[in-house]
Amino acid sequence: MVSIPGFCPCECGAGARHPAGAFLLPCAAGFRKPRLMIRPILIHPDPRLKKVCEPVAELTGEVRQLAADMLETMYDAPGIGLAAPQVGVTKRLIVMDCIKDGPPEPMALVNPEILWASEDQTVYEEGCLSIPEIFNDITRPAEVRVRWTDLEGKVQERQFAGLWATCVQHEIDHLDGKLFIDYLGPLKRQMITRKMEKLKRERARAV
Ligand code: K1U
Ligand code: ZN
Repeated sequence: MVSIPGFCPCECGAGARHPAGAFLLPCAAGFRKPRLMIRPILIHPDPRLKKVCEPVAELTGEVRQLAADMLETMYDAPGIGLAAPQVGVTKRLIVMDCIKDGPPEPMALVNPEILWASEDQTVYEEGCLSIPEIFNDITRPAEVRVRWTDLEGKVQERQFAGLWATCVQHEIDHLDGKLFIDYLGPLKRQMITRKMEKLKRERARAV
């Protein structure tokens, strides 16, 4: 069982995924866990995805609940990361879990900042839950050092490599109103935007 500061260590179904201290329902192991909500994910184009997000000023129950909901939403999608603006909250909060096989390693990063980026670059075929079914090779620094505050209010620092490094940069970009398609040429970006507008019209008609 992975134990993460700020996350409940209980072994109920949701496991280590839910943060302690958001105190709604006691789980089978007697820990109190929040009622989790899968939040709708905004689809590009949406003005909320283009905003520079505000720092989180205080770690309130509302912020912890948002982090828990974002993890639940990310696992449900499924995805390996999610940023608060993708669920319509323009605050500097991201969640990630880049473990594909093996026990989950959920992370919630409040006010994350990149302190250092390697000169070494890496290419990964990125996707985005706000731009469904579109994938493109994106070049980014292969390693980054990131500072953030965890859900217990402790300042953390870690060097990320591999998929974690790609994902944390993709998520921090979201907090600055930047999407992975912004790294592409204008024609390709416009074609993808038109596809997404069509997808949104179709989804709106289907409800
Ligand atoms: O921020 C997001 O939109 C989530 C995005 C994160 C990401 C993916 C790839 C490279 C960088 C960042 C996703 O999770 S897209 C879905 C995805 O990549 C995935 C889904 C299921 C299993 C494995 C990966
Ligand atoms: Zn994304």
